[in-house]
Amino acid sequence: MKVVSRRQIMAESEYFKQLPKVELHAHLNGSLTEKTLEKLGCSESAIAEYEKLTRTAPTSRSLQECFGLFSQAYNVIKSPESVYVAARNVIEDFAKDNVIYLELRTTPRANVGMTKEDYIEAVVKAIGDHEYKNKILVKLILSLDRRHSKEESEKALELILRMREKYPSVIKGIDLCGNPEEGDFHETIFEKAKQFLGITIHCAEVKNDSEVERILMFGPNRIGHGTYLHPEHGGSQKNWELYLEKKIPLECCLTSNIICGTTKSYQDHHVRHWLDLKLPFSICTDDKGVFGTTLTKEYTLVQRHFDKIPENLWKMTYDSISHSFASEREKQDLQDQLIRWFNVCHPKIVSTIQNAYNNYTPADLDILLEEHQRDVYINDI
Ligand code: 6MZ
Repeated sequence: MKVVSRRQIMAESEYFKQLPKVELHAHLNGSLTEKTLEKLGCSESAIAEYEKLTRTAPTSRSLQECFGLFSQAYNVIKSPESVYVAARNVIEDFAKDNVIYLELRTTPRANVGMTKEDYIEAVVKAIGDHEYKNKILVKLILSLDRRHSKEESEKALELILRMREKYPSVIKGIDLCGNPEEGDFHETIFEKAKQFLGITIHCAEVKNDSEVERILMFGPNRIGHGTYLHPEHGGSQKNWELYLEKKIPLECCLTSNIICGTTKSYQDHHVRHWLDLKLPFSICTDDKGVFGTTLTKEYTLVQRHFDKIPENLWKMTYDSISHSFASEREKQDLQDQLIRWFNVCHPKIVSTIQNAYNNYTPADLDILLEEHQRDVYINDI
């Protein structure tokens, strides 16, 4: 890792803040800020618990501990109205971080007074109503929880396919998520879903070679995490060779892996192999609320720890669009937006950052840095 000053980090973050970004792996109930939880009636002690995890420097925590945190959201998101507020707030957060394309994923849940169908309707409504329409395009991925029985997942799939017929331009994908130390991957369910939806599957978040092989053989459109895929990170040589044959785009969530303790440090993160071998990947936040991150921060981390020039990450974003579940027309529009930004804004921001360097006094820069830190949590980098 190169040695850089805090000012350089700030300049890099500024570039990535302004870069139009693409988010392909964000769980709705893991993406809520404390402000949103407060708005939804979360208790002070629950928010304090949340802050403890998200505002301290990342140290390893067990997966169980991290998964326990989702209950903070579930305790307050029990009605279609609260689902709507949560989804709207999350979309706004991403838009403010200059995310121009968001695939939001969530597991439909029923509650007293709310069916799974109501839940999906509320998220679709939030996607249709948000105020940042010209800034961000949002699609929905519906998740199946791996802890659920096969029968339960089959029923959930029936509902998802029915809702997709109703909202074909919004509901674009299906995901398998949930605590990777529990439950199972059922091929037949995803075989059926494949005819209608893009498929993304959490894969190799923990070591499980036989399941990883089944997922790779099935061939989803994308996989999430891929932490234990490369042999240097505990994966089997056979599965890595299978992966190299298939080159399935990876949704890479650095801070999530560090905080959940499945990756030792940022420098050790397996994204290194994807960068070195030019394999397809996109940088994602996973659960920006639970892990106290932003997409800008995740980009800055990759830049910092893997010594990439900003142009590399611009290209990664451009390529991510082709892995998305948007329509061909939408992909073209998004890629055109990125090219325009590169031609017009990229040179300006590079020179503005350079000028800021030259013109600001060290005291000015420290004030700027403090302001920026509130947004991007540079202390954690
Ligand atoms: C696997 C995860 C996850 O669906 O209620 N989820 N599944 N690995 C991860 N890495 C840390 N992070 C979140 O969002 C929260 C749910 O998403 C899944 C878990 O099932 C969690 O309960 P939704 O919107």
